[in-house]
Amino acid sequence: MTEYSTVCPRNCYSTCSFKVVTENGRIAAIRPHAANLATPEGPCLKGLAYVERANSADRLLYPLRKVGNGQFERVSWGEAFDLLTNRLRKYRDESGPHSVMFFAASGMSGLLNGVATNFWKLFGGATTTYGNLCWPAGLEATRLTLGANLHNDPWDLVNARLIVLWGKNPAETNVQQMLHIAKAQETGARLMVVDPRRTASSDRAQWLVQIKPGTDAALALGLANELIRQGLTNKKFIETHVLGFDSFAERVKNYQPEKVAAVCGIPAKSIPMLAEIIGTTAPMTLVPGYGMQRFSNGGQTIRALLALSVITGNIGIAGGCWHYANLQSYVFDALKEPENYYPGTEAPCFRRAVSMARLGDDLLNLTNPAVRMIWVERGNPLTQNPDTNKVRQAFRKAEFRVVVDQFMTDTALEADLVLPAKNMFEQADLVGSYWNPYVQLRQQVTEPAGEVKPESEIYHQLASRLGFDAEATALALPSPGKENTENWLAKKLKPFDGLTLEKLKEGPVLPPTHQPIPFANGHFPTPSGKIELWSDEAARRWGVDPLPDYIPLETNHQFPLMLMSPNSKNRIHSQFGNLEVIRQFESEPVLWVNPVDASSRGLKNHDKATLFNDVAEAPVVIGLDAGIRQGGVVLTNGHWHQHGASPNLFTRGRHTDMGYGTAFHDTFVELKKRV
Ligand SMILES: Nc1nc2c(c(=O)[nH]1)N[C@H]1C(S)=C(S)[C@@H](COP(=O)(O)OP(=O)(O)OC[C@H]3O[C@@H](n4cnc5c(=O)[nH]c(N)nc54)[C@H](O)[C@@H]3O)O[C@H]1N2
Ligand SMILES: Nc1nc2c(c(=O)[nH]1)N[C@H]1C(S)=C(S)[C@@H](COP(=O)(O)OP(=O)(O)OC[C@H]3O[C@@H](n4cnc5c(=O)[nH]c(N)nc54)[C@H](O)[C@@H]3O)O[C@H]1N2
Ligand SMILES: [Mo]
Repeated sequence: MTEYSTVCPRNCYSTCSFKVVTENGRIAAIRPHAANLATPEGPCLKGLAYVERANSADRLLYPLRKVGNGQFERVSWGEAFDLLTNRLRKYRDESGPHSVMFFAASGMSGLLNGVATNFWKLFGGATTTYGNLCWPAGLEATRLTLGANLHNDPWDLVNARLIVLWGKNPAETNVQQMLHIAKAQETGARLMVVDPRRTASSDRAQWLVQIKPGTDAALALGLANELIRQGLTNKKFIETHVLGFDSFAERVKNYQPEKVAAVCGIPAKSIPMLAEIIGTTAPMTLVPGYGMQRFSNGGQTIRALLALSVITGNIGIAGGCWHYANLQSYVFDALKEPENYYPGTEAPCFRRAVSMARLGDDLLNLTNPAVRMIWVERGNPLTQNPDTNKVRQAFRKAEFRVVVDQFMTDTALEADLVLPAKNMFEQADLVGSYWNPYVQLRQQVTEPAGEVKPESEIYHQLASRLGFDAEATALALPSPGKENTENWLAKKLKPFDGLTLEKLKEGPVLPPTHQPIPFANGHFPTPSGKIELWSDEAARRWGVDPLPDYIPLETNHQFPLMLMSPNSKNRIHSQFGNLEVIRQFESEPVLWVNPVDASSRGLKNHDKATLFNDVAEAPVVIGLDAGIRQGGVVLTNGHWHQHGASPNLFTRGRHTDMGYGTAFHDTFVELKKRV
C-alpha cells in the first residue's frame, strides 16, 4: 500500500486535496488531506467514488471504431493512428486546416491540456470555440466593476457576520464551503439565501428569499434603494473608492419596494427588512452562484448584486468580500495559448472559432470551409451544450468524428472513432482552483489501464506521423512517459518562487502572489482605478447600460413553466452519474414540480409525464417538491440522454449579455400526463 497526495481535477469550486492509496497498482482508497485549509475534511461522495470509477468495468480501455448504429469494435492503436493520420491529411489538403474542429470543455483541469492547442497550431490551425458554458458573464461583470476576479480565502468566511448565498447552493455544489459557513454560524454569523427553491443550503439559513427566477437584478437594485434611503451605506468607502455612485443612486429610485415585490414575486414589506439586515450586519460576505448568471440578463444581474457589497463597503476587509471567483492559483494562464478567445480581441491567426453557446447553429451554418471532421476531448457537448438536437445534427453533418473519453457518453456514441482517455491517477498535472488559493499537483500514481494513452501522448505520436518539425514538436509537447511529463511540469514551475514539484508532492502550496484579502490596499485595476458602478467599458464592449440594470426575460404563454437545471450533489455535470454507487441515489431523471403546478395538470408523485416545448419533448418521471416556487420545474443537469430526458434537449443556443456565456436558463416548458 502506498499513499500519495493529490487533487481532484473536476470543474468544481472545491478542488479538494486528498490522499489516494494504491494497492497492487490499483486505486484502493481515498482519504482526507488536512493541509488544504479550504477542504480539510476531504472530498465528497464523488471523490470517494473514484475507487469505483477508476476500476469500473464500463471504462473505455481500447480504441474503438464504429461499425453500426451504437455498435463499436476494438481496433489497435496502429489502426487508429493510420485512420487519424489519413483523415487529418485528407481534410487539410482538400479543405484547409479549418475544416477540422477541435472541441474541448471542462471535463479535466490542468496545465497540460494546453498542449492540445499547441498541436493544432502545428497542424496549421483548426476551428475552435469562443465563449464558455459556465461562468463568463459573472467574471466579466466582476472584472468591469472591481478590475479583477479575486476574493478572500475560503476560510475567511468565519469572520463574516452575515453570509448571503445568492443563487448558490454550496451544500450540493461546494460542499466544503458549508464547513466554513457552519463555523461562522457557531460564533453567531447569520445566513441569508436567495433562491427560487428550498435547498440543502437554505435549510441552514435564517432567511430564504424565494425569488422568481431571472429577476434578481430588480431585487438587488431595490435593496440598494432601501440601503440609501435608510442611510445604511458606507459613505466614506463610497467617496474614496467608487465611481458613479450618484447616477447609481438616481437609477435605483426606480426600484421602489412595491414594484420590486411585483417583479420578483416576494412580499413588499420584506424588502426594507432585508436591506436593514444587510446594512446593519457587518462584515458581510456576498456569495453569488454561477447558475444565476446563465440568463440573457446574467451579466447585468451580477453587476447589480455586486453593487450591494460595494455601497456597504464590504470589499477588501476580513469577513467582507464579493465571493464570486478567486483566480489566485491560475498563475500558469499566461503560459498557455487560450483554448477560447474573445472575438474582437487579437485572435491567434491559426484558428477560426464558433460560439460555445451556439455550437449547433454555428456549425450548421459554417462555410468556407464547412467543418468535415470534429475532435472532442474533455467535453460532452451532446448533453452539456444547449439544444441537443441541433448539436447532434451538426455532428452528423460532419464526415468524421473522434471522441476521447473515459466512458461511452452521448457524444462518444456519435463518434466514428472513440479513443480511451486517461483518468486523474494516470498522468501528472498542475491544477488551479477558482475558489481556494492553492496551486496543486495531481500525481501519476498508477500506470494507465488497458491501452489508455494520455492525450499528450496521442498528440505526440500524431505529430511524428504527420511529419511535424521535430524541434517545434519538442517545444510544444512533452515526450511520452511519467518522467518526461514531470520534467515538463517542473520547467513550467521554474519562474515561480517556492513552487517546486517536491513541495507539491507533499500537498497544496500557496502561490508567491497569494493575497488572503484582495483589494485590502484599495487598489482596483479598472480604467478609473476605482470600483466602477458606472462602466463606460461595459457599454462600449457589450452594448449594455453603463449602470447595472434589470432587463426582464422574454416569456412565452404557451410554455408557462420555467425550467431550472442546476447542478446536483452526486454528479459533476455529466460525470459520475453512470456509476453504481451514484445510481443508487438517482436511478432515473426526475422532474421536480411544485404540487400545485402538478395537480393543475392532473399529475401525481411518480407519474410518468412528457416534458415539452417548441424545440423538443421527452419522457420524465414526476417528483413533487413543495420547496420549489410555483411556476418553476427542476431537472438537474448532467443526465445522459441515453438514460432518458436531459435538460439541454429544451434549451436554446443563446449568449448571455456579456462575456459570451450561455443563457441556458431562459428556458420555458410545459408538462402533460403520459398515457
Ligand atoms: N442545462 C444546463 N446545461 C449545463 C449547465 C446548466 O446549468 N444547465 N451547466 C453548464 C456548466 S456550468 C458547465 S461547466 C458545463 C460542463 O460540461 P462539460 O465541460 O462537458 O463537463 P463534464 O460533463 O464534466 O465532462 C465532459 C467529459 O469529459 C470527460 N473527461 C474527464 N476527464 C477526461 C480526460 O482526462 N480526458 C478526456 N479526453 N476526457 C475526460 C468526462 O468523462 C465527460 O464525459 O455544462 C454546462 N451545461
Ligand atoms: N456536486 C457538484 N458540484 C459542482 C458542479 C456539479 O456539477 N456538481 N459543478 C461545478 C460548476 S462547473 C459550477 S458552474 C458550479 C455551479 O454551482 P452553483 O453556483 O451553486 O449554481 P447552480 O447549481 O447552477 O445553481 C445554484 C442555485 O441557484 C438557484 N437558481 C436558479 N435560478 C435562479 C435565479 O434566477 N435566481 C436565484 N437567486 N437563484 C436561482 C438554483 O435553484 C440553485 O439552488 O458548481 C460547481 N460544483
Ligand atoms: Mo460550470
